[in-house]
Parts: sequence; structure tokens; C-alpha cells
Amino acid sequence: MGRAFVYVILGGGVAAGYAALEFTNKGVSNGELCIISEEPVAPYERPALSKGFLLPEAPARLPAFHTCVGANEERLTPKWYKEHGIELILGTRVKSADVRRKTLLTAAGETISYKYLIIATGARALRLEEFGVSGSDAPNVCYLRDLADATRLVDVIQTSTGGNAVVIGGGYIGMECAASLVINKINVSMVFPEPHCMGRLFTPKIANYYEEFYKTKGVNFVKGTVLSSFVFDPEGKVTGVNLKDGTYLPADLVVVGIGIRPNTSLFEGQLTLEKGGIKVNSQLQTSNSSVYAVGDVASFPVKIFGETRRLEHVDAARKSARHAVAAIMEPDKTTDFDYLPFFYSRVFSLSWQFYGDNLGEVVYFGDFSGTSFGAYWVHKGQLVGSFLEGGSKEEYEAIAKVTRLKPVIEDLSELERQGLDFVVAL
Ligand code: FAD
Ligand code: NAD
Ligand code: ISD
Repeated sequence: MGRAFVYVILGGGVAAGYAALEFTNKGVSNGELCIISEEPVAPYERPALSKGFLLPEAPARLPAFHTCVGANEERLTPKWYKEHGIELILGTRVKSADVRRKTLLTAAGETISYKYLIIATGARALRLEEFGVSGSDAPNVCYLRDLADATRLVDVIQTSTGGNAVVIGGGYIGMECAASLVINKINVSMVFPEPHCMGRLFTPKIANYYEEFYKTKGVNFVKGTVLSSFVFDPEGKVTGVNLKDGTYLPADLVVVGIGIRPNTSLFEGQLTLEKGGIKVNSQLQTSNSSVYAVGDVASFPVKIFGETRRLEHVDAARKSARHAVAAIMEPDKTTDFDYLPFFYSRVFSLSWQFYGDNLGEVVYFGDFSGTSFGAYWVHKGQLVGSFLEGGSKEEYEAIAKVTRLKPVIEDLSELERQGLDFVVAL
């Protein structure tokens, strides 16, 4: 049993949705394209799951956040795919791939063949078991990667009002979920091994601002340690956690956000990998010319830095997906992917954006005791990265524009004196 398509997108997340939109812009014909996804719903904006989806009042629910609303584009509902002749093969896991034969085999036993394949399999959440801690399949221990996880988390939140939550991990999931739990009137302790939150991006000074803000909301930080074991009641529900430093924290709910692993396994031994992802060139093409990779799973050349990176952020997923489709459909017209890394988050009343790279010396500006401040990173005499909390639309656009230009910085103290005016004036 089998079906054949000209274009197959493997994975039905953010990148898949934006790729589908681009395929229609480029004139894909009825029946030529399919999306195969393990998830039972059409592609949606994953960022909503740790933000609007967790709100106690008027929470975001599908179909409101199907792609591509996150970039102010058309909202692609199941009806939209039908009207555009795009086959959605949902609730279907691909269990093996043969890039030489150009076929995928689903868990249901169907063989799907393609002329061009776009790998958009994203990533999976790392589990505590991978760090030697068992018990994370308990009913009140929650991970957050997909809609099923988020739905389960909401159920546990609703039975935990007024109770205690332990958030394991001080990265994006930890910070965004901790804020959502507080908004749901749950007492939160955050546990992570680093000396400050958001260790991959924030400096100690930036992290301190957010930690102090969280403390005013009642969040308790337990830093420099990790979980050693869960404590269970006779029904197998977690009632608390033991930490390596000897601390015990009671818990009605545990949220775990300890990083991800890209879903590359179907292609290991068939395609070249680099930096944990599937290596692609500046057209998002893998080591097999019929196969492209986009989003969290792709390691692509970041031209502005002159090196290959794998990014785990929604803007990169959206733009790499659109670029890959353009490269497939209009190869002669498509220039190299020239991407400026962009990360952001929104928690409580706070909102920040970051562009570029966090490398080199840091120059701070603005009011760290107020609501708007930022930082520039200067590496080898050039401005390579910019962070801004509490900016206006115009200010965010300005830091993005200037960071892309990598201006020469001769005098760090002058940059500090000018602060945000430096980018607004350029
Ligand atoms: P995904 O969106 O993860 O999609 C991958 C899809 O592939 C899934 O549907 C999966 O089921 C499917 N799949 C995988 N393997 C198979 C298989 N073998 N067979 C069939 N289907 C398969 N980034 C930001 O920049 N800002 C944010 O605010 C932000 N918030 C986030 C909040 C949460 C809760 C999470 C989890 C992530 C967030 N991110 C955010 C990161 C962002 O969502 C990801 O970078 C983005 O989703 C990556 O898109 P993708 O299409 O590569 O992968
Ligand atoms: P992350 O990489 O942002 O943070 C992982 C955190 O886990 C680290 O900060 C560290 O404190 C902690 N950690 C690592 N090992 C640990 C251990 N053994 N015990 C305890 N803590 C440990 O990953 P995440 O927060 O899990 O987020 C998952 C993915 O979702 C990432 O790709 C992230 O980019 C994405 N995401 C992005 C956003 C955003 O961009 N606004 C929001 C949510 C999720
Ligand atoms: O980029 C995003 C983001 O942060 C979201 O919450 O896309 C989603 C949409 O805005 C959800 O509606």
C-alpha cells in the first residue's frame, strides 16, 4: 500500500505550516503536497502553549492559533488545507525513511514516496530519566512540547490552585511556565543548576532583573542544584522533590523544562549531521539533493556569523521553512538564506527581544530599576548582539536593523553613553 506526492513535509509543527503557506504562494498544484504529522491537529503556533494556552481567563485554544497567525499571516485551518488541495496526514508517525529510494514508512504500514522531502520534525523534550532520575511519568509531572502536553498541564494546574509547584529548569520553559503558574495562583519554586536563570542567553545582570521581578510575584529560586528524586504518595502521585543539596520541596505539580533533543534519528547514517542537527547548505538542502531540513532540526549556515548553527526558535523555523520552499520551487531566483537570529519572550507584564549573538563584551543601557533597559554585545570591535526589555515596536525594529549591520564600535563608553539612542540614530 502506498501513495506518491511531489512534495512531502515530514512533521506538522510551526515550520510545516509556514512551508505550506509558501508552497501555495509559489503555485503548488492540488494533490502535489502532503504534511505527515504525529500530532492529531493541523500545524499551530507552538509558542502559544506556554503563554496564552495556560491562562486561567480566556485561554487561547485551537483553531485560534493555527499557523500562520504568529507572523500576522493567514490562519491555516484544516479547511484551508482542504481548499488548497494539501493532504494532511495527521496522527501518523513516520517510523523509517529511505532517502535513496525516496520513501517514508508510517507506523500504520503505509509507504509514502516523494520527489522532494522537507524534514520538519522539530525536537523532543529531554526527560529526567536521561539524567538518572526516575518517576517522571507520574500523573502530576508535566513536560511541555506539544498540545497533548499542554492540555495535560492545564488539567493538573486546575487541580493545584493554591498549592505548590516545582519547576525544574531555568530556561525558556521554566521561566514562561513559572509565570503562568503564578498567574494561576500556584506557589512556585524554580530549581536549576546554573547560578542564574536563562544561562544560555542572559548575563548575570540581566538575569538578576527577571529573578528579582519573579521574587516580587512570590517565586522562590533554588539555584546551583538539581533534582535527586521524587517523593510519591501510595497512588503514585508526586508529593515532593528531593534536591541534590538536601533541600526538600513539597509539590502538587512539577513542570520539567530541561532542554530538547532534535528529532534526527530517522536520518542518522543517511544524511550528514552537525551540531546535533541535520546539516543543510544556504538553500536549506541536506547532503541529499532531494531532501531539505528546516526549523529546530536543521543546522544551517548563519551567514552573518560565518558559521553553522542550530537554532530552537520560532522565527528561525518560520523563515527557514519559507526559504526552503522558495529554493525548491524557484531555485534560480532564490538567494542564500541570510538569517539574523531573533529570540523573544513574554512573561507577566514583561517582554524582551534579542537579535544576533551574545558574544564578547557587554555594554548595558537604560534603567535596570525601571521598565526598559537593554544590552549590546561587542565582539572584535563590532556590535554583534542586542537585547531590549520593554521596547516599542520602533525600538525593536531599530535594534534588529543595526545589529544586522554589525557596526564598528571604537569606544565602549561612548556606546554606553548613547544607549538606545545609538540604534535609533543610525
Ligand atoms: P515543531 O514545531 O516542534 O514541529 C515538529 C513536528 O514534527 C511535530 O508536530 C511533531 O509531532 C512532528 N514529528 C516529529 N517526528 C515525527 C515523525 N517521526 N513522524 C511524524 N511527525 C513527526 N520559540 C520562540 O522563538 N518564541 C517563543 O515564545 C517560543 N515558545 C515556545 C513555547 C513552547 C511551549 C515550546 C515547546 C517551544 C517554544 N518556542 C518558542 C520554540 C518554537 O516553538 C520552536 O522553535 C518551533 O516550534 C520549531 O518548529 P519546527 O517546525 O521545527 O518543530
Ligand atoms: P532551555 O535550553 O531553554 O533550558 C534548559 C534548562 O534546563 C537550562 O537553563 C538548565 O537550567 C536546565 N537543566 C539542564 N539540565 C538540567 C537538569 N539535569 N536538571 C535540572 N535542570 C536542568 O530548554 P527548555 O526551557 O526546556 O525549552 C525547550 C525548548 O523550547 C527550547 O528549544 C527553547 O528554545 C524552546 N522554547 C522557547 C521559548 C522562547 O523562545 N520564548 C519559550 C519556550 C520554549
Ligand atoms: O509568536 C507567537 C507567540 O509568541 C504566540 O503566542 O505566536 C503565537 C501566537 O501569537 C498565538 O496566537
